[in-house]
Amino acid sequence: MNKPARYLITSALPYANGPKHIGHLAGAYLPADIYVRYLRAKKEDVVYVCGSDEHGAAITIQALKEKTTPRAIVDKYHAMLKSNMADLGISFDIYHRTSEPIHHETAQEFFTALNNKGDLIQKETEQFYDEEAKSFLADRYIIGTCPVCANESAYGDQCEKCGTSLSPDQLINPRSTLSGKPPSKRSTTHWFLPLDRHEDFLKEWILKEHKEDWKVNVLGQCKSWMDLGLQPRAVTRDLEWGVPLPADVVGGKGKVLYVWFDAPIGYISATKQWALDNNKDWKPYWHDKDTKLVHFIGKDNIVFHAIIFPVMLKLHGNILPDNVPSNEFMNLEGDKMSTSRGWSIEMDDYINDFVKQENGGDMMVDALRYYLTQIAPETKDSEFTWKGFQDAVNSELVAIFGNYVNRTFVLMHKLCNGKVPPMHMDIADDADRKMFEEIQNTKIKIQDLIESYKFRDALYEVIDLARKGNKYMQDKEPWIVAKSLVADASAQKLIDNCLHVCLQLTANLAVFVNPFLPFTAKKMCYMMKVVDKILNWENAGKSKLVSVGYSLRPPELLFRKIEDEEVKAQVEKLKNKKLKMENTDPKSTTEKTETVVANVKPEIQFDDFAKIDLKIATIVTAEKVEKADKLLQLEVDLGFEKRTIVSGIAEYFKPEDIVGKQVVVAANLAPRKMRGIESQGMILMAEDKGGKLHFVNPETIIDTGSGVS
Ligand code: B3M
Ligand code: ZN
Repeated sequence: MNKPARYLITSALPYANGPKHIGHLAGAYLPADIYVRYLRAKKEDVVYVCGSDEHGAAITIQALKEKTTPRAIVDKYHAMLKSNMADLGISFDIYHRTSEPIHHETAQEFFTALNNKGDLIQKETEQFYDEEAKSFLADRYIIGTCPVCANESAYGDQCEKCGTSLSPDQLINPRSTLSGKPPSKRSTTHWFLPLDRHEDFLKEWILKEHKEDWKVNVLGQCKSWMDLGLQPRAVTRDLEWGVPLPADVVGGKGKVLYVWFDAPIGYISATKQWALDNNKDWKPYWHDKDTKLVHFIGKDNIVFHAIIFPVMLKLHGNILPDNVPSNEFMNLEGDKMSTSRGWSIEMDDYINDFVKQENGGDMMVDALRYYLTQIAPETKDSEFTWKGFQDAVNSELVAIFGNYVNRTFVLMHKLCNGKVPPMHMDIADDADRKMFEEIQNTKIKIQDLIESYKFRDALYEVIDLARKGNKYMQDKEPWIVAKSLVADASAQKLIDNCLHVCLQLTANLAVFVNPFLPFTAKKMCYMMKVVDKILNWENAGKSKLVSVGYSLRPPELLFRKIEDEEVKAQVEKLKNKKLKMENTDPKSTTEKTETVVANVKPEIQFDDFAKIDLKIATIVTAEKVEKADKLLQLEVDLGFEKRTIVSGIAEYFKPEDIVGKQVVVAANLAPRKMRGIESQGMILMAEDKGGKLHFVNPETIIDTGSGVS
C-alpha cells in the first residue's frame, strides 16, 4: 500500500478465563508492542488496541470449574491480564473488554447490518445436545478426537494441539464436557456466514495480492483451508453467556453471537472507546483505505483473522487488514506450553518472581522481552528454556550491551571529567568513521526488518552494534592511551575522540533498543540527562545526539546476571507445578497418559537400580483370590524355587489363560501379606493409555530364572 495515513494495530484479545503464559506474550503481544513503539518513535499516527475476550465457552466452562459465575471469572481475569500486560510494558492505547455495553451494541449493529443485507443465511441444523444437562453443546462444550492429529481432547471448535480449526461434527468419539457422555442430536436454527460465496474474493486477495508480503505460515494455512472448500460458518449459538442477538431478530431469542463473531468486532469497539476517551474520531481507522490495519496473532487464530473476519469486514464496508503477522508456538523445556497441564510460565508468575523482587524491577521486564524476542517463533516453533534465558541475559545483555554502556560511562567520568568530550576531526581515523557508518547502516537494517515483521533479526542488529562498539573501544584502548598523558598531553585528543564516538553510539543504541527494551532506553536517557524525545526515530543514525561539553550522570546498572540457583529454582518450580496439577486435576485419559509418559521419577544412582533383583519366572498355577475382584494368586517358578505371588491383575487376565506364561518378577522384594496370603515378590506389568495391564516378558521363551538387567 501507499504510505499509510494512520495505523491501527491489534493484538488478539486473550480469553479472560485464566492467567496467560509467556508463550502468549511472545506470540501476539510483544511483537505488536515492538512494532507500535517503533511507529510511535517515527511519529506515525498509530492506535494500538486490545482487550479481554469475555465471551464464549472458554469463560463459562471456567466458571463451572471454579464454581462461580461467568461475570466473576471475567472480572477476575480481566483485571489480572490488564495489569500483567502493563507490568510487562505492553503499551496498548486501550485495553478494553467485550462485556462492555459499547461492544455489545457494536457487535449487534454489525450483525444487523449483515443480516439485513442478506449476507447471512438461516439454517435449521442438527446440533449436539446433552440430554442430562439439557443443553446444546457448542464449541468447547464438546470434546473428542482430532481428525488431524488424533489428540483425544480436541474441542468442538479447535484442536489446541495442532491448531486446526474444527467443527463439532469432525470430532471422532465426541463427548459432552458437561456430563462426559456421548451427546445426542437435536435440531435448532442458526445464522450462518456463507463463506463459500466469497471464495473468489479470498483467493484473489490472499493468494494473489498478499502473496509476497504475508508470512509463509499464514498463506499456507489459508491455502489449505480454502483447498478444503469453504463452508457456511454458524455465527450464532444456543448459549446464555455472550452478546444476545438483537431483540428484533425473529427467532433470535435465547441465542447469542458466536464468540468468534463478536470478539474481532471487539477491535472496533475498543477503537470507539479509545476515540471517546481521547476526543478523537474512530471512523477513519476502520473506513479510510489509507489506514494500515495489522492484526498480531498466534497461529491458532490465523483462519479467523485472515479469512472469516476479513469477509465480515468486507461485507460491512470496512477496510481489510494489510497484514496478519502470526507466530508459531513457543515450547517450554522440551514440551508444549500449556497452562492446564501446569507446564507453563504465567506472566503473573514471572512478574512476581522477578519483576517485583528486590533485585528485579523494569530491568527484569526487559530481560524477558529480550529473550522472548531473541527466540520468537516467527517462522517455526521455538523453545524457551531457563538456561537459554540465563545465557541470553548473561552473555548478551550483561556482557555485551550492558558492559559496553557501562564502560563508556565509567571511562568518560574517569578520563573526560564526566562530560561529553569533543571530536577532533583533524585526527579522526578510519575506525571512527567506520563506527558512524555502522550506526547509519544499522538504522536502515533495523527499520527494514521491523517493517517486515522480523523482530528477532532486528534485535540482533542492535546487539551486534553494541558488540562492534565493544570492539572499537577495545581496539582504541583509551585506558592505555591515558598512561601516556604525562609525557604527551596531546594524547587526550585520542581519548576524547574514542569516548565521543562511544557516547554517540550509546545514544544511538538507546534509540535502537527503545522499541524492544523500552525501560532500558529510558534509563539510558536518564544517565545521559536527555529527555525521552531523543528516542524519536529520526534521531537514529545521527552522529551528534549528545552535545559536546554536556555533563552526564554516573552509570546505572542496566541488567543483572541470572544466577544458576535461579535457573534451578525455576526448573524445579515448573516440575512441581506440573506434578501438583496432575494430582489435583482430573483429566481425560489422553492427558493422563501423556503425563505418565512425561513424568519421570526423581533420578537415582545405578547402585540404587542394581539393588533390585529381576528374574524371569514362569507361571505354574493361577487362581482367583476369594472376595477380591482384582487379585490373582499365582505360583511362579523361578528356576531355583517356586513362590507364591499375589497380583492385582484379575480384571485383565483369566487364570486359565496365563498358566505357562513367562513374566518378570522383582525377586528380592520384602514379602507382603495381601488378603492373608504372603506375596513373595512382584510381577512387572505395563499399563497402556486406557489403563489396561500387559505382561512384560521376553520375546521368546527363555530359561526360567534368567536375570533381567
Ligand atoms: N480469544 C482466542 C485466543 O485467545 C481468542 C482471540 C480473539 S481475537 C479476536 O486464542
Ligand atoms: Zn489436532
